[in-house]
This record gives sequence, structure tokens and C-alpha cells, in this order.
Amino acid sequence: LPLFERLERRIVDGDRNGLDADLDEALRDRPALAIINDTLLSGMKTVGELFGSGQMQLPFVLQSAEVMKAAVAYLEPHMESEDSGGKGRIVLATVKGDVHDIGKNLVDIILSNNGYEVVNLGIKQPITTILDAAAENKADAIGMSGLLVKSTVIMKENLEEMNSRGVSTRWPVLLGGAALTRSYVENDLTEMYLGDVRYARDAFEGLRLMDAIMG
Ligand code: B1M
Repeated sequence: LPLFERLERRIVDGDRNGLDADLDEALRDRPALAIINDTLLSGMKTVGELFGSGQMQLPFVLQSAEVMKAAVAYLEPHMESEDSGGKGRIVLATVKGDVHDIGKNLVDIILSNNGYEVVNLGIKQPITTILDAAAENKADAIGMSGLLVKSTVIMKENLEEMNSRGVSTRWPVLLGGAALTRSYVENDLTEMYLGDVRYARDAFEGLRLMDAIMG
């Protein structure tokens, strides 16, 4: 297979053998971010489709996710970055009950490489922990990620909790993840949340929104 097809295939097959050498070769052709966006994410999309249609079993999805993570970790030092973390601080977490973190970690990388300080709390984080971290770290914003349909409900409950604690105007909230839709966030959630809540389709929209919030 040609290089970029082979790389995409490695994600789908969960095949790490020779991954680094292929990534080195790919880096001679295009920037790290383009490799992630155009090649690796396309492989993850196929994994999602195969799993969703019952053609791929969960342990293999996990293997694919691990190869994806290894590839992103390998590429990260090759990404362009602004050195200062001085543009603002965001607390980032995958919500309660959800273990998906590849997208959240990409958001972390993109924001960190573009001048933001990211406090990444990890997966399955209850709102209490997120709010404590936001207060402790004097965060400028909170970012929540979640890929399960039930996570969209958790996000709404989290915003309700923020309303009832009277902290909604303190932190703008960025939401992202595959199960969310723009209209759910911009209509339903905007209507109930007393503060500022925004939808990010991908990590780059997350960056644009942070720039707008801090601007
Ligand atoms: Co799971 N999984 N999974 N999974 N998994 C999905 C989400 C699913 C859609 C697959 C499918 O059925 N087709 C489905 C959800 C269905 C639903 O809820 N309706 C699903 C399921 C069902 C499950 C389990 C329940 C399976 C089971 O146990 N029977 C289980 C859930 C466990 C749990 O959470 N409690 C489970 C487990 C797993 C693995 C552990 C095997 C693995 C995750 C490994 C890991 O993350 N460390 C996994 C994977 C890999 C997937 C798919 C295949 C790929 C997800 C991914 O990494 N995509 C996924 C299929 C899919 O999404 N279509 C699927 C790449 C990633 C870069 O995209 O995270 O969407 P994403 O991030 C994007 C944007 O959404 C955005 O930016 C990123 C791109 O720039 N974004 C943000 C995300 N967060 C953001 C936050 C922001 C801004 C932007 O600001 C705060």
C-alpha cells in the first residue's frame, strides 16, 4: 500500500509494527497535524463505522485506539507551537461515565500548542471535580468532552448543577464530542444555561472559541 493508505490501515487494523518509521516518512511529506486530520482520523472514522455495524469487536476498537494514541504521541513534538501558555487557562475533562479521550486529548494538544494552559483532568470526571479544579486553577473556561449519547444528558445535568451553584457566569463552557449536535448545544443548552455555553465541532473550533472567549 502507498504510505498514507498504509498509515490509515494501521489505525483500522490496530497495527503498531513499523508505525514510527511510517510516521517519520510521512513527516517528510506533510505537517504532523495534516497527518492526524487527514489520515489517522479517517482511520478512526472507519473503526467507528465497522464497530457500529457489528463488523468489529470491542477489543479491536481498543487496539485501534491505542495505535491512534501512540501515533499522536509520536507526532506531538513535531507540531508547531507557540511557547507561552499565557493566553488563558482551561480545565478539560471527559464527563462522568465516559472513557473516550482521544478527541479530548487532541483538544488539549491543539490548545496547548497555541498558547493556552490546559488542566486535563482525564476521563469519567464528575462535575464536582471539574468545578473544584476550575476554582483551584483559576480557570478562564471549562471544556467538557463526551462521545456517548448518555454523555449529552450528563453535560446538561452538569450545566444545571452550575446554574444551581450560581457559578454559570463565572465559567464559559465549551462542549464537544461525537454524540453532540450544534443545535442541541446552541438551542436546548443555551436556553437552560445561565452562562455562556458553546459547541465545538472539532479541536480547531475549540481553539477559535477560546480565542473568542479570551479576546
Ligand atoms: Co466507543 N463508542 N465505546 N470506544 N468508540 C463510540 C463513541 C460509538 C459511536 C461507536 C459506535 O457505536 N459506532 C458508540 C457510542 C454510541 C452511543 O452512545 N450512541 C461507542 C460505544 C457504544 C462504546 C461502549 C459503550 C462499548 C461497550 O462497552 N459496549 C464503550 C463505552 C465505555 C464508556 O465510555 N463507559 C466504548 C469504549 C470504547 C473504547 C475504550 C474501546 C475506545 C475508546 C478509547 C479511548 O478513547 N481511549 C472506543 C472508541 C475508539 C470509539 C470510536 C470508534 C472512536 C472514538 C474516537 O476516538 N474518535 C467511536 C466511534 C465514533 O466516534 N464515531 C466510539 C476520534 C476522535 C478524535 O474523535 O472524540 O469525536 P472525537 O473528537 C473530535 C470531536 O468530537 C471534537 O474534536 C475531535 C476532533 O478534532 N471534540 C471536542 C471532542 N471533544 C471535544 C471537546 C471540545 C472541543 C471539541 O471542547 C471541550
